Amino acid sequence: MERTFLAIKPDGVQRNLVGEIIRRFESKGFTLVGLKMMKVSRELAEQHYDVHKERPFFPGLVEFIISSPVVAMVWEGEGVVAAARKIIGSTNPLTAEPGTIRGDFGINVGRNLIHGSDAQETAQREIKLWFKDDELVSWEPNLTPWLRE
Ligand code: ABT
Ligand code: MG
Repeated sequence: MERTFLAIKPDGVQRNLVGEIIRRFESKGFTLVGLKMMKVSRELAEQHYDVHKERPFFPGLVEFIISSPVVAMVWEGEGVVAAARKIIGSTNPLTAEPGTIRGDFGINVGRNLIHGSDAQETAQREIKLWFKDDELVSWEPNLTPWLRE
């Protein structure tokens, strides 16, 4: 089953949006299979944002991610990678659609509340980077027949 990596960033945690954000993925019908709150090490932040390491915003981005705790999660479901990106909204919260997490709660690209893997291969890489195998829980929700034919 498809899985994606999501992380509520320091601004989402500090602004008390953890419950609101998790609720959106739960209500949609996706399955939570991994969850932990953590202070991110500089090494992990740099590895996570490795694709951006030559960009001018990289140092500030790393400082932001390690500045305060994050909530790291793995969610499961058919099409969850692309669907989660839609629920999250576009990178700049100012122009993200209302109804998305960033569109509803943010105003600045450097404070965009939540990270979501941008493709299935990225998701696999990020899940491995952030979670040990035994931190992930495979389970079958009783609701499944009410969510899927
Ligand atoms: P992430 O889910 O954090 O990866 O964001 P998203 O995939 O929507 O956007 P990308 B392009 O991956 O941005 C990564 C982080 O870098 C910040 N950023 C990005 C800037 O601050 N300035 C920029 O010009 C760009 C392109 C936004 C993202 N994180 N934060 N916080
Ligand atoms: Mg990204």
